Amino acid sequence: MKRSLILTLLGVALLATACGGGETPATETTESTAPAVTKIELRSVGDQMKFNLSEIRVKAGQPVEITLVNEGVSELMKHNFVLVTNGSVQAVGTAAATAGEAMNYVPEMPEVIYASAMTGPGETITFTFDAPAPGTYQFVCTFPGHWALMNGTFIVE
Ligand SMILES: [Cu+2]
Repeated sequence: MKRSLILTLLGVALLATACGGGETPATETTESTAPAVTKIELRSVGDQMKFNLSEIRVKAGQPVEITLVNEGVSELMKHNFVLVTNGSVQAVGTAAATAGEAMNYVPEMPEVIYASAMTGPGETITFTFDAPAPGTYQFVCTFPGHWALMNGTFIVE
């Protein structure tokens, strides 16, 4: 009789300990099935023909989301983001002036992999594209006269 009472008390004590230890087991999964997105913020620096980044690194097979912030004030400070094959910044940049405003200053060339819209001073745009195959590429602003200063390396790892 006395022994069974002790066992009962022990059982209650164990139950209390088990409940106090936490209600949910540590098997919670918050994994998402959506692919990871590489998010990049690219800014033009003030009223200069200059990007804040000289190099962008992304992962192959992932979408790239770029927020392009145009910090300019002058009407001449229109900027875009054009992804081109390595070594073609000058060719694309000079052809862009010929392409003109009707083409949004983006020439139709195989060297052009992706082109964003053109931003005016004070504008911010966000766009997404799939990272190309692993390798080295370049990005450039194709507004006339900007390509020589506004370009950088784009690496897909
Ligand atoms: Cu520009």
